Amino acid sequence: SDPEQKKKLDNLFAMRHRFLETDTKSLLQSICDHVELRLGRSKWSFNKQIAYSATALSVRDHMIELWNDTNKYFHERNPKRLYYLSIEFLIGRLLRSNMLSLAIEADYTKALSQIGLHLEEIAEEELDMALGNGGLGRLAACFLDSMATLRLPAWGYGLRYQYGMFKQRVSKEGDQVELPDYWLENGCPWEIKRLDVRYTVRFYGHVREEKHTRTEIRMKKGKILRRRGVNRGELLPYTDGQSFNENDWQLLEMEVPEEVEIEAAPTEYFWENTEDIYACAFDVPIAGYHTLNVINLRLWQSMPKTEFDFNSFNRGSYDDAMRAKQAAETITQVLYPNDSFEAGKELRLKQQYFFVSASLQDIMRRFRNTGMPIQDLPKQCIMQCNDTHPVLAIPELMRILLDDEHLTFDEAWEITQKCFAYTNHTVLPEALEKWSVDLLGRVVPRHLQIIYQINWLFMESIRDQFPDDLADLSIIEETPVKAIRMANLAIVTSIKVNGVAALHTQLLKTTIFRKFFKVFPKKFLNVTNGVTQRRWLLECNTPLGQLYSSKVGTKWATAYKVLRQIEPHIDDAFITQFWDTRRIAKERLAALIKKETGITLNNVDEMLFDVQVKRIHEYKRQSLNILRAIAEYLNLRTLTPAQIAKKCKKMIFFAGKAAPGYYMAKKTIKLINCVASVVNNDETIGDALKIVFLPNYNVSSAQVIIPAADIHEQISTAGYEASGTSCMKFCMNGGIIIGTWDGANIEILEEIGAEQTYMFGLKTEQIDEGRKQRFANGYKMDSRLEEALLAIEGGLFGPKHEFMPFVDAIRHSDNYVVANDFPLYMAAHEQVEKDWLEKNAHGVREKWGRRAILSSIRMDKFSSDRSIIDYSEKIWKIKPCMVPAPIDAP
Ligand code: CRA
Repeated sequence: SDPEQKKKLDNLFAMRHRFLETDTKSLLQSICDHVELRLGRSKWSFNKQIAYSATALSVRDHMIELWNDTNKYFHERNPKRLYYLSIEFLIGRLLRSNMLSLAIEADYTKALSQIGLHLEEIAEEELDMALGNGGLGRLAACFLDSMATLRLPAWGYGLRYQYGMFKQRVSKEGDQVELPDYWLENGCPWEIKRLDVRYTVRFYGHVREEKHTRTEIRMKKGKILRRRGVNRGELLPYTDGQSFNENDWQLLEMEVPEEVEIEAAPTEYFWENTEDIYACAFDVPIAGYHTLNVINLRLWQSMPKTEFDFNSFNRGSYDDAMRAKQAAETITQVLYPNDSFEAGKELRLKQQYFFVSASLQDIMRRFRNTGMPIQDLPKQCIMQCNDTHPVLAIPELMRILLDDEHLTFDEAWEITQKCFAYTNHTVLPEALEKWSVDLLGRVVPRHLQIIYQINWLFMESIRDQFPDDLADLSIIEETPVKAIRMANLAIVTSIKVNGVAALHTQLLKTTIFRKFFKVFPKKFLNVTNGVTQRRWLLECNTPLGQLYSSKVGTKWATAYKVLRQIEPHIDDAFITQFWDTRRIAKERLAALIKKETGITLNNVDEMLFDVQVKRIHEYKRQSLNILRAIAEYLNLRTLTPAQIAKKCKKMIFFAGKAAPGYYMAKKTIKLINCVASVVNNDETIGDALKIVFLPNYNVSSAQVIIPAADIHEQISTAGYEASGTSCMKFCMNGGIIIGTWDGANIEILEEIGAEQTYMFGLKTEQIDEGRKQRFANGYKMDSRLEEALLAIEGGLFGPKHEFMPFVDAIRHSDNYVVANDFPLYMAAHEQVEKDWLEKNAHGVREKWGRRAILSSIRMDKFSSDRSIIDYSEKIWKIKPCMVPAPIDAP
């Protein structure tokens, strides 16, 4: 409030910030100091791994002060804060992205080269921070990047799994093999272990109720018998119908005293006999791009509260002594490797509660420090639940408000309803979380009580208006087992519920949450996903980024729209330059393929790179793609060498992980590998077709794969892919989409123009009818599909029994309408081939190049900056809180 004081403070900040002015000598000094002083190696001889760690630590030094200052600044300004709660953050590598954000990449490159090191090489030493499965976790990571860049007062909360997403290998037989991903092998230079931030998290036990009553004497109208005669004073209480002798007794109506029990204070609930562990904080600073704002991602790790049991230890039972310690550490040991699938395991429930309990204690501590009254909590913070995994935060906040803050249920509910928003990421029923009442009641008994009470209030509030829908709307499911529906709890409580693409939000309103939409029409809204162009263009495709910047400057890194100004520059010369950048990207991918699989790709310029990378899932239809690949191969085998020579050269590329327990997904991987080995070794078709399955798809390999794709496959069954986000990354890099009318594909087409896409297949509303037709009498399967299936059954790609489940699924149930879409898909690919072969008089793929560039420069809607602005304005109601620049800044 005192402007003078404010100014002084600002000056103080300003003095502590120095614009990042780096000179080679000081950078080298800093790297060598870290080698020697932090890592304990000799600066005269160290390997690449040490070079990486020392460089990362040195870069981190640039961030720590900004990060501290950002926190201090937020603390002083005390704006409303956003807490992004996500059980997954798929960060990937951080070295180059942090350097780019801090604008120090060139300086470090130069410094390192003076001691004979290449930044690109040492960056390869960083192990991916793979604390997520796929789209949902990567979305959270892109969102953090945008929040920091947009200078929002935001925090991320997550879990520090010791083992991230498993490493995938492929066996000789073509099967997926899972190996543990111990990403902390060499330590993680980015994180800061916070010995000072630690909370107790409780599990199990029981709830003891303490009723607070007192007895009061109250006067009340009553009937009394009074004895006539000598002892007139004797009184007896009278109850109706009781007989008495009127000669002896007289009936009087008068005020009589009565003892009543009244509630002196609300009933107290004590959660007791719990098993307690610690949550310890590890902070990962997240730098905004070219700003002084560095925000925080706080990851919790479980630790034992007591190191070990001394009694057992002294008895010599060392195993027993360590058991409790190990059980505590187990909670955050490993990420569940399921994408869009819930297994309902006790350990998973414990992970979720552990996560929200620690995060809420931290959030409440910060809030209490502001000195604001508890009723103001919603003015000061909003929590975004990334899917239902953090939704136990709702009863947890209620518990804090009731049991610690001693509010009444109504008061607590009033506050809680204003503090949460919920993003739904899927309509797949197998992904909707439900916890059996039995399990939840055991692990967090107090929370079960609270959920029941919330549900009772909710049911009462809608009973009259929606009498027929109560069973579907209830938070509690009665059959087959009594269970808590986490999505229902989230919708009832949240201020807003959003889907992640226009079609998906529409489906929420009309299908799975139709009844909720009737009750709360204003709660539902759409926020289409986005990805950060900093990582997914600037960082992963430097040549293309530089080409763009040479025409329109570098502003597009934070304002994607600027790239639209490139349109008038798209002439022959520009298109040729575009293809030059693409050759670099394709050669880089070819080198990776060679290294990992031994497969050689020749003349990558001419070869169409046709890419499908994502989790292996039936609804994503890698099946459709591999069946098409087989059909194309069978066709090639019928051609003469002269005819083959005229064909479009093509690589069909797959990468992705299958959940370890997902049988059909694993079969699909095996089929792809077996088909690849036959096709790639068939000399009669030469280079016309190569099929590649690259193992261990992750963020860092995506950064190599995506810039190299000419075509990318987004071919899910319509209505199943909530959004999809890789489609956005590919388009930004000039890949052309071949896709179905699903998820974000539809909006991408609207933005970049239909001419830039190959869309095919049944639409969402046609799927049911398609399924009917598929199994109606007289249905004839496409002959090419029939031949592909016969080839598999005939053992062309290995023992028939291996692939029968795959073939049977297509032939007999075809839940994902592969057969219906197959001919349309083939036709789309025929068009792709035709277009690929088309060149102008100078031998340049001019038309294709133009379409690719247009795809790329029109993607501004799909920048995560736009998504985050939408969230901030429509849901969070938060504003930027920009750490001021130093006053002596130029
Ligand atoms: N699996 C959806 O399936 C979506 C991402 C991010 C998913 C994708 O279509 O792009 O979320 N759903 O919104 C999910 O995880 C639990 O549901 C995904 O990544």
